[in-house]
Amino acid sequence: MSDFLQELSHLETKDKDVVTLYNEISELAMRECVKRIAAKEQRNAYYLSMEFLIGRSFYNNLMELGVLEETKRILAEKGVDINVFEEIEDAALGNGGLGRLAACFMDSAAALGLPLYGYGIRFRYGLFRQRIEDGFQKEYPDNWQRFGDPWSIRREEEAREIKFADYTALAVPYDVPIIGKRVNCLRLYQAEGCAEAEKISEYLYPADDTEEGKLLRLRQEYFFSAAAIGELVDRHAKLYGNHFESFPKYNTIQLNDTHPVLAIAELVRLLTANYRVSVPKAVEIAKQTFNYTNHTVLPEALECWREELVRKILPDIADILLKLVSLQKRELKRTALSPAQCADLVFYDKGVFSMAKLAIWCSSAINGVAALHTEILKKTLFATAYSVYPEKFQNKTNGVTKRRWLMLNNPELSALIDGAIGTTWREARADHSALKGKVTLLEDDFIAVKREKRRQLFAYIEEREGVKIPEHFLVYAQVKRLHEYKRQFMTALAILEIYDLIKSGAVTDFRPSLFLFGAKSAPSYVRAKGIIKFINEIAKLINGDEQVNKLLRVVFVQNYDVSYAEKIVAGTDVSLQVSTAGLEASGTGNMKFMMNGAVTCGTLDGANIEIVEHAGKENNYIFGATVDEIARISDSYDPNALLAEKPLHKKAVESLIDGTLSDGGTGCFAELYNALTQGASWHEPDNYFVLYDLESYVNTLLAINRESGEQKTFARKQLYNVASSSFFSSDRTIMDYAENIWHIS
Ligand code: 26V
Repeated sequence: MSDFLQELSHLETKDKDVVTLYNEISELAMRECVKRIAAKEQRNAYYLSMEFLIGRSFYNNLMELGVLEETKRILAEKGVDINVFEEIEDAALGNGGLGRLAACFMDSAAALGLPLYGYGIRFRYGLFRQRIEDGFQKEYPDNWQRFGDPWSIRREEEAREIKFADYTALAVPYDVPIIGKRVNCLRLYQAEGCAEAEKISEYLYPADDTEEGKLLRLRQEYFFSAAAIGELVDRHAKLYGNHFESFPKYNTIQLNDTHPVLAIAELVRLLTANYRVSVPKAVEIAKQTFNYTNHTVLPEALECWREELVRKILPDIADILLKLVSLQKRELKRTALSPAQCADLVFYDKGVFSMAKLAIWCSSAINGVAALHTEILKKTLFATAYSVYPEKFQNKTNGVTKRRWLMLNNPELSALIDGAIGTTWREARADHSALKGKVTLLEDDFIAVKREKRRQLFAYIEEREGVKIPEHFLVYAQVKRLHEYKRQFMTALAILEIYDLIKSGAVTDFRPSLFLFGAKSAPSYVRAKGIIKFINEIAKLINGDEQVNKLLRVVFVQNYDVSYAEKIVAGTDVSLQVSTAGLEASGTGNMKFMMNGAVTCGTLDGANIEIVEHAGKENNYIFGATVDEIARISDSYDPNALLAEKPLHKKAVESLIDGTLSDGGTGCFAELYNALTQGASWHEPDNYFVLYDLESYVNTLLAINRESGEQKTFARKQLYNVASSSFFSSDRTIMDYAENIWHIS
């Protein structure tokens, strides 16, 4: 028995509240973790990311330590149900996919025994807590530390000074052990010093973009990038003296999107200012050290910084950036590129620095996050760069950790897999595709598992939202950040049409179904908030209709987060992944659903394409325009002509303005209506092709509903998805990064 279990069995639990117990047990477990933290290797990989969306650590860490079951038993003997700790909320230090991916990657690297170290910010407040009030999203601060933070260690002695023009902030590291075959660390810096300094790590920006509080955002980006680079440079100097040409031999750095790209300038600044390295040499070193992952093709999300803004708080960095621009221009002059091509590559134009272009120029490897996305980067967004440096471009299709997203959240399905193919699939990198051969034998068992996970999900929804869903309902779910390109709006219109079809008797034999939504909108994203209200009004209409609510229900859960996701992906039958083709870089929710045996109802976008390649088109439901089709039709697309032709669409869309549904007098529904029919100053009508794909979407949802009636056939499709999901394990993704970008073992 490990020390932990021994101490746990002696722990006094009587009269202690949940928070106290949580902290005491976590601290005991933490002692084990700290003992196991590995020393750094000679060559290490570093993952710089503004966001790490870890979710709840308690159960995950006990599982990783191999003591979860024993802990459950010991606590039960003391009369404590281990589930009480679900009351403790999780740390939401990320907005969505990008931050959760970073957490999955840390988990996989530890499981594989690879030296990968994460660097980010220890935000005082994570992503806002969302409540739905009268159908509207309301935001409240997420003070996650109010329960304590037993899973990190403050390393005050390793604090570093980060200098801005107006003040100096202290970056104090908090190390979060990441447990696996190897115990790595995620290092999150907290900003301390004067009151202004403390603001740097106060809030995670709830927009994925850069529109809000630009100056503070810039400070945040420089703050953690500079702290990480400072540490690596000092360590190198200590171990190898002033021989920085060997820096890339020992350090490889992954830039998670453009947020940490100032790390490049900081490395050049330190090497030139403190170690007498020339600018060209420093750039050579940077080029061999850095790698860049792009996570979106949406132009409005690609970060640019005005020189004036950079100069205001980081004058030295502004100077370095301009020196880099001159060097880049000189370098380009020596090539045979046309002036237009050169202009397209230079990372400075009209007083603005492009972080993506700087990253492309100064990285060894550039990657997209799904096959289609990487092709789009090569063909359109970064076409010039690809023509010049084709060798830099790689694809790394995203993945999710099967430990959190299958073993931990779905022990019932995991046990089914164990029974069918043994337990070796649980090991890192191991594959569970042997399950494919057993699918027919396991139909009934799988149906029972799904029923149980649905029951657990509905019980949780009842507790959290106060709505009761009958147990036999089929579950369609769309859970993800709220963005127009993800088209929750299209799902809402499809539901309205299905409601109409049921009510008019045009559709009969409809299998009772729940449409489940979970999504946070950036607080300033007015239209996205209008869509949330629209969904909630539809829910009110349908759930309150006694004639239809035995067949159709709609629920929008509040405060969708990692812990909610763990339950939703396990209890869902149909995963809705319906972005406009070409716009969802990858998606990772789609993979979690697949792993838990939901069929995908989706467009040929992001990783959906690879999901159906692996699990078969016949086991999933693909509809809608492809990237090529959208490109072909977009110039001539006329949503109003479509509305005139399709009375069902017209009726659904007009519910926004004909009094069927109320926006509480805010005008947000008329704004949504106009977005589809008239466009706005910044876009054409229906720029996400909602109406273009709506008919095929409704038909596909209905086809799924019909086919799900053939319970065993449908269960086979679902289970085939589980059996085909090994490719989407982040263990596979991380091995690929390790072998082909980082060169670590
Ligand atoms: C930001 C913005 C801001 C302006 C409005 C449009 C827009 C669209 C997307 C974003 C997100 C930027 C970065 C991001 O989170 N990307 C997500 O990364 C995931 C992990 O690779 C990937 O699975 C998602 O498809 C991708 O959206």
